[in-house]
Amino acid sequence: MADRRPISLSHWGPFTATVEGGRLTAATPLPGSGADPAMVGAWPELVHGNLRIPGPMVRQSYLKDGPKSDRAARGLEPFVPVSWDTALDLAAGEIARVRAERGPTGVFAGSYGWSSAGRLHHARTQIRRFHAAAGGFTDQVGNYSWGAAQAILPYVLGDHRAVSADATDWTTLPGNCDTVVAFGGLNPKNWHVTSGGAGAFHLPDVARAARDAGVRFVMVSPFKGDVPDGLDATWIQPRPNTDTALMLGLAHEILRRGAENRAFLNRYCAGVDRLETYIRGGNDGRPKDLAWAAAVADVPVDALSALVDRLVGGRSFLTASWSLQRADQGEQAYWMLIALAALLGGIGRPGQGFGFGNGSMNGVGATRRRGLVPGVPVPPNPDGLAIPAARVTDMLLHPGRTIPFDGGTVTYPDVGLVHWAGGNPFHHQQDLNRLVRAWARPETVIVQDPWWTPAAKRADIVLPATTPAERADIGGSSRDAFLFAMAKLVDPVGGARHDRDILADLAGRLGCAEAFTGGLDEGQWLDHLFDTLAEAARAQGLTPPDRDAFWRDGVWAVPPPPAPEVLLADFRADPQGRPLATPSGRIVLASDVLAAIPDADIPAHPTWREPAEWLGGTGAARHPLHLLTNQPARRLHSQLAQTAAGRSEQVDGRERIRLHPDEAAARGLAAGAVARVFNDRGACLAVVTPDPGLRPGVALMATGAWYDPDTDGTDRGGNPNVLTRDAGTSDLGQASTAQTALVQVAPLAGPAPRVEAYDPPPVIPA
Ligand SMILES: Nc1nc2c(c(=O)[nH]1)N[C@H]1C(S)=C(S)[C@@H](COP(=O)(O)OP(=O)(O)OC[C@H]3O[C@@H](n4cnc5c(=O)[nH]c(N)nc54)[C@H](O)[C@@H]3O)O[C@H]1N2
Ligand SMILES: Nc1nc2c(c(=O)[nH]1)N[C@H]1C(S)=C(S)[C@@H](COP(=O)(O)OP(=O)(O)OC[C@H]3O[C@@H](n4cnc5c(=O)[nH]c(N)nc54)[C@H](O)[C@@H]3O)O[C@H]1N2
Ligand SMILES: [Mo]
Repeated sequence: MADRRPISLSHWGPFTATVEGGRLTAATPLPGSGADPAMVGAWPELVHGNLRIPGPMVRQSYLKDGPKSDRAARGLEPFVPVSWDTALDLAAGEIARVRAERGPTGVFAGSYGWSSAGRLHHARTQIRRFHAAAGGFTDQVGNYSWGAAQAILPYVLGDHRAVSADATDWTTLPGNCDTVVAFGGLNPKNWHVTSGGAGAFHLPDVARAARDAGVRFVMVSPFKGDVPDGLDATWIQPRPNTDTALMLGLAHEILRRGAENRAFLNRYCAGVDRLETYIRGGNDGRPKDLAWAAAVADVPVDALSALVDRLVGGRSFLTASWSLQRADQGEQAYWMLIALAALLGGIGRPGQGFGFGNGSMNGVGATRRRGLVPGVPVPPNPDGLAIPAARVTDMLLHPGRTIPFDGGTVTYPDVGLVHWAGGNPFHHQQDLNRLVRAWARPETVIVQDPWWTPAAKRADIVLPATTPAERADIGGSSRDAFLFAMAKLVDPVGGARHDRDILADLAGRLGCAEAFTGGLDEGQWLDHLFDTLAEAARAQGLTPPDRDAFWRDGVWAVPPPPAPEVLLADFRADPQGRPLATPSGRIVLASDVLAAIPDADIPAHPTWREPAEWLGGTGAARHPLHLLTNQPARRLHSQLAQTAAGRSEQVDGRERIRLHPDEAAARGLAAGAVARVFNDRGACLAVVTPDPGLRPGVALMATGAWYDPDTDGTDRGGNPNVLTRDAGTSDLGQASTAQTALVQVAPLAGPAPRVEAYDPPPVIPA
């Protein structure tokens, strides 16, 4: 093992480590990876910083009173250090008690969250495996990233692979495409991240190569930051959440000009007539023409008409960022994008058609092999159930309530215990004041995390986990062309233990150790994962490195596939032989299946519905700014916020709010002033950053600031999720609507309080 190369991997890239005296002292991007030096450079601070949880801890009154303790005191009380045995006995005892009293669904362990890179030690996989082995639990299905797309795409394309797995390779654009239209833009900050980590952050290069080959870019976004420099892109700035209307207008104009690809529609699509009737205004007397669309989106009609000129006059690739569907009725924007691409007829051809998330994450549209990244399986959960991921607060507040979801229903369980590893609900969940109320419901909350995050601070039992730097692992992403042998760089810091070992000891106490570990120790699992990937590689005719060479080199650059991928190319080539898994075998533009779902309000074809909150609605009178909350540039969600890299986006540990300079001036807000951002759901403080690149009427805050309420519940650090709306996208998807929120901004009266979220909590001796 001594000759292992000192490299490791994060979702924000691979790094080479310097270790001195048993400490990680420097981390630099693996040469050629293009990883962000500031982000990977944060690893020493992450590993050795003062926010590491030093050992197992129990909330003071929980240690005394157990599940009968004051649950509303979570996050307000000191912690007491305990031994690992005490902590694990307490946790295992509670899991067993709740399971016995309420059945498996009384234990919530969906544990949504990105965790860290590395396939063996992926915390969310391990915790779900553990609770499945222990007899079942309440899980989460779908995700916050593209939950609405995951719900709608099976009805349209037969499965959700177009958002979860498949994508047209960027390298097919040059020579095959004249115009890229990117709804939500292609913000380069997002390309610093890949789920699972990436060996090459190369999308800026491929986009530029397309530009150099003559591809023109049109970006549709309220924020100029989503329009990368150097692409000479045209910028259209709609009101947020109006993309469906805008696309309907483009479709109407294509039909009005008779420029639709009728042959494609006839051969490959179903339900065309019904969608066409709607677009032409047949159902509601309102043609969705360019003037209508321009009025809804509040953009110049000429800009839309010029875009149609480009679309009908050449070959196009249409893509929508994932943010578009993280909004009320978010399913509709994705369905309409497919319909628009169908009218143009390029679907299934290289460099044409549509894609989802090309600007959302590095790796979407990257050249890579499939099926090589090994993983630890999560067994089936037949005695448990799964709720839509973003409905977690709802679930805790309303046990027994039934909601429509994905064509059926889900009934919320009566949860007595919450067990989280690898996620931060006080980061990801909308309407945090509502989550705070819900969080006081379960009798016991157990959190495993390396750091004193807001979720860890709000637990009863805190179990400190190691970071990837403290353990060996195998890493890689299904959207990337590299596999990594991640070296253990330093010994576990303080009292931290690997999630897997924590769970194995809990499993031992619950009598399911064998089912959880599979009878394999860490080394045997790593060998198993390597053997699995090597076998998969050989099955594709590749020659993988031998195991020792893999661990010695630290990285295997997987040869590219024989041909670049093109979304739906097989279907286009042979629609009868390779039909879609829809009732007609075709792309569904109006759905009888959706129309027939009982007791649910779901449009049967792509439809514009006014979002619950938007600039064209009545709510804008009181809260006249549409708040968009985008992904942070130098953090991964709430990860890295405690480091210099994460703080570089902030001022004195407080998040910025971007506003058009006129909006700032109209409110008497100078650059750098601390403002109060508020609506009926909550309030936070943020640092005013006038930005002419923002559409007037729009406010923009990055996510990721650690939740930091003062005694009145005003968040001091600028966590925008105190303002966002906790309601599902629709009866179909029930996904996050984070991008649908109106707010007002005003100067803060009096001095700005200090941000306390990055202080460890008080710890008192046992
Ligand atoms: N307003 C608004 N909210 C949003 C979004 C938005 O656009 N707007 N986006 C949403 C989206 S798309 C997402 S994906 C979510 C992201 O939400 P999360 O995935 O919950 O966010 P992270 O900050 O990545 O949380 C990961 C947690 O895992 C912990 N962790 C890291 N490594 C390990 C480990 O090895 N072991 C253990 N036990 N823990 C570990 C980290 O410390 C951190 O607490 O946020 C969502 N929330
Ligand atoms: N650096 C960095 N990169 C990341 C992440 C991170 O935390 N940090 N997180 C990763 C994850 S988990 C995910 S899911 C992806 C998310 O990928 P996205 O969802 O694509 O990313 P966002 O930054 O939320 O949104 C991109 C842009 O969409 C625009 N937008 C928002 N609403 C609308 C709208 O209604 N219409 C239009 N036209 N535009 C709109 C906003 O201006 C925003 O800047 O990012 C990934 N990449
Ligand atoms: Mo995400």
